[in-house]
Amino acid sequence: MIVALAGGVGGAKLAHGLARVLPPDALVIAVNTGDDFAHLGLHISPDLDSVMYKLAGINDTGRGWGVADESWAFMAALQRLGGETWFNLGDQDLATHVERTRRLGQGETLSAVTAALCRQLGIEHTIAPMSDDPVRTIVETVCGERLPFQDYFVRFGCAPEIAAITLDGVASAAPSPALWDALCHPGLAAVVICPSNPFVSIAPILALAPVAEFMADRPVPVIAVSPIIGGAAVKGPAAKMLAEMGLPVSATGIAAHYGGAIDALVIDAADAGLAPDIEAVGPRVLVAETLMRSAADE
Ligand code: FO1
Repeated sequence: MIVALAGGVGGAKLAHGLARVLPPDALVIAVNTGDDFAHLGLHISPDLDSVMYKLAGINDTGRGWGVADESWAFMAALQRLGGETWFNLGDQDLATHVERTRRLGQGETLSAVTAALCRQLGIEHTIAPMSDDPVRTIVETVCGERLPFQDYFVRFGCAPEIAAITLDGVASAAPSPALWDALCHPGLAAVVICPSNPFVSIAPILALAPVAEFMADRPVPVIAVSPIIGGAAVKGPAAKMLAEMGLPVSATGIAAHYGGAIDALVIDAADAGLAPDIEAVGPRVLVAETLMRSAADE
């Protein structure tokens, strides 16, 4: 059994690669829900949808999120009515949010909703929310604002300087049943931390108290894949966040951030020279071609 911890785009790619080489009973993909938010009366789970669409083969590869061959009639109509249009909801994507919101409103857990949607999309592997309890990543800016993650990421384009990141609700949130069962699985072989943003996509999962305890005296190796290649993030604000946290903007900074929580870090061939610095921080280093442009790469 392999447990993969994933966030958005980078996580979805490696999760897809793992799903191609591991059978459904040997992989559980636990996905960040700290990015979730209520918008236009809908419960939106961006990272769950990125992973779900990717494994269903319907994800839009250009944008990195949402559904391929999308239409935007809903957004155009919303614009005409003066509605909130800073967060783009494609017509097919909208159906996911409407159906998820309907099911949640009927008392289904986020795990049950995710399993139902994945079943409908023909996905055999287990994609599980990290928790069925609400955890919300809040970005506290140097100006003292508390921004829900999507407002920071999309509405403000990651421009505000971050003073701190807080995870509202994490102290009382339990791991989802699928995540916890997988971590307790007698055949658990390893935990893979996908190349997602460590601060906002992976941190919420590792901050769940039972997961943190598991990781502290883990019975299996934890292997992370660096989301930073050649000093830059492949996608998203991870590099900017490393800099704002005062860490080196490199795979070394990723190793410093994870510290003793990981046993090995997979870095790109471009960063092979950093291996001694990283091993000095603790984790073993594995060098590979980590940029995923194709299914074969994944
Ligand atoms: N990202 C954007 O940059 N602009 C958007 O308008 C946008 C809409 C959107 C709708 C649904 C969804 O699942 C994701 C969406 N994203 C958008 C991406 C999303 O903000 C990020 O993928 C994650 O939150 C980052 O991990």
